[in-house]
Amino acid sequence: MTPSRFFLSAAIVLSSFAAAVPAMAAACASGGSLTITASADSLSLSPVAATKFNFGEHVILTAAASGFSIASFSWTIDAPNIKDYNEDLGTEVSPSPAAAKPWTTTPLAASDLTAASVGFYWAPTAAQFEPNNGPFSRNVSLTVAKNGGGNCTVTATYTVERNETDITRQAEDFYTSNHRSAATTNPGFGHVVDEHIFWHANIDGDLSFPQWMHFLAWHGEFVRRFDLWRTEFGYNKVAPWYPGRPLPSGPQFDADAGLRLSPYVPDNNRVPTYYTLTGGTANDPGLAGTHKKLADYASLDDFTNSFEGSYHGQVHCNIGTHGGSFFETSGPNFGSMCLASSPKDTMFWRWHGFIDLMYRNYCALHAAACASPSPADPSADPWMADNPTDVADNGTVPSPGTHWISPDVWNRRSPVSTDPCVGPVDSYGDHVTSGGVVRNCGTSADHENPVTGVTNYLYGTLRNTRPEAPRVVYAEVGVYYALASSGLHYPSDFTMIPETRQFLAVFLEPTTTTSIGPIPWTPPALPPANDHYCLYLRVLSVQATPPVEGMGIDTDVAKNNNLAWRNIKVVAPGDTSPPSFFIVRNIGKEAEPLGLHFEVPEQLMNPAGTIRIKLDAALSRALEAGKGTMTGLKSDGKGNLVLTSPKGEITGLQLAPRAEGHVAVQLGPIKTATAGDITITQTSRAGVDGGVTIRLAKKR
Ligand SMILES: [Cu+2]
Repeated sequence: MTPSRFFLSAAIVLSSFAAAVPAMAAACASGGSLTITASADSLSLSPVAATKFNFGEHVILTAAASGFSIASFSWTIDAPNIKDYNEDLGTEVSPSPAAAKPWTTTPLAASDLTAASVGFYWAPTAAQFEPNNGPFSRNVSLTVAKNGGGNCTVTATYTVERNETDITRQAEDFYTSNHRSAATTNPGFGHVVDEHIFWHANIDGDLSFPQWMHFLAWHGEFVRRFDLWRTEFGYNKVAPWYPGRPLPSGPQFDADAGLRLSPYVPDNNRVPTYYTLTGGTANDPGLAGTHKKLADYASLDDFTNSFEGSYHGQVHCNIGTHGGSFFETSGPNFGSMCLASSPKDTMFWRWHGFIDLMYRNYCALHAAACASPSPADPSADPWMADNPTDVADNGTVPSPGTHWISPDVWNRRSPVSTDPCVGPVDSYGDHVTSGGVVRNCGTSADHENPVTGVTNYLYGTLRNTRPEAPRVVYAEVGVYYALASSGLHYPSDFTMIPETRQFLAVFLEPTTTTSIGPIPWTPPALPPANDHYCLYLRVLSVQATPPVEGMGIDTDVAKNNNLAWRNIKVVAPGDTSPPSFFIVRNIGKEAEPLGLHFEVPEQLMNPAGTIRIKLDAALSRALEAGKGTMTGLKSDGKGNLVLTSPKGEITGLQLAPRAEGHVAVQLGPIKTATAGDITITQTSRAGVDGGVTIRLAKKR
């Protein structure tokens, strides 16, 4: 809404109020008349007559008599209501309190209901919480005793609501405008803004104040205090917003356009990897030493010193207009996200909600370094599936079956342009959970073999369906790639993709499965005798036990439902070229004979000789060294092995630790109707090391 349109519509609303006659008058049987005038002063310096109020708006009822004088008043006001509340943290109190002052509410007292004027806030009944926003009727009755004898009664009905259409009547408007100091001439400059400006002007950076007043702790208290107010008045708590996502829009989120920069570019506001659980390769440039992930910050002050003036301020000032004094308490930039009056903007609370998640992450990693942490969230279990059986088993570990066919990550050569996703929307009402891009997800059946040297797009599925499933407030999915191999170790065989962004999900609600992405990535050129990359995913959340890794990823993936692996190459039936390659590698600590097991759909055995396997020189030597045997395979006399059975096996590939060789799989002419998976499994003494799947499917 532009400022001029805002002022125009405000003028229309005011004139319509004037016509609505907020004063309720009744003629008294014994002569004269009694009037109740209702008004509100939450958003205005002097009370403005009204008949419709917002939850959290200060209501003032005033009695007046005509034709007689009043001896005593007796008000009856529909419950629930409160006389007042305390949102003050005590930031401006000297000496500073040892902890934030508590949130309290005050009921209307009997004496309040016998005065000529009564001020209060209407609160919701249990049935009047979001999303049930009203308007709801509330009755008021006033009985007065007349001087000289006799009574007179007048009743009135008002409505109360959570306004959802007017950006000048957002919850934040009321919360930040209430409790103005007496001298204030700006009706929007309530106590909450004053306390925030005071903190920035007097407390920020001075670590001699108590711990709870330092940057992260204080802002955590500040955001939770608003949540208590919201709960009192029936609003949902603030849902954190990740700045790598679009700025949400709508009457709940919008600000006066004159206070916002445009356009907001999510990709410019992704969380730097060094503030994440997963971390990345970039080192925090703001601090000496090595800081590549959140756990690397030895003290909370280190993290704050880096974070507050960089990413924190950057997001504030990429949303709000620049101009005016940082501490100004009125003027055209008052309420900009870039100034200390930023709590006026709805996004202040959502951005600081996300910051509080980072604070909680930090404190979970470094409890000893966190003297005044935000309350931790209950344990949860975000997970990704290994295969269809794992989906059906709801992520029970160890997962059975093949572990390199995760349906929960897939590659596209261009972003999905339609949105076939069903299921829950997030707290912003969007099909958005992460990555800064509207969820636009397709399914794993849409997987396309990555193309090297150009931008590809990864999508994924993150699940919060386990029985121990409270809300997952924050989870990351680190994505890694490796040359397609049947034996792999994390992290030595992998490269992280991408380096500057991860899948990131906030507020993953219980029982939901949500799609994430896309992550753009550019697969590098492949070395000779390799033809695809496999993908490895690690889900991290401080609410969940971190994965236990190092046994080889087939075992790791089976035993951890927060790890997933996808080593699938899609080949169109009938496509006879080029061959598929993968690496066989000894991931054990000692030299040992490895086995390769081939399992192909029955229909691929006709005609015979359809599937040829070629071992490279290293594996041919390994076969000789281990006195290997073959079942269901025979030599074709041209250096290839031909599969003669739907189940073939090579054993005794003797390899030293970390030694490797390449296998090429060449498909002969296959009927175009044939589809299915060719599954190749590498085994060692320890059991299954891993494998690769060549999926015959319509090529994408
Ligand atoms: Cu801030």
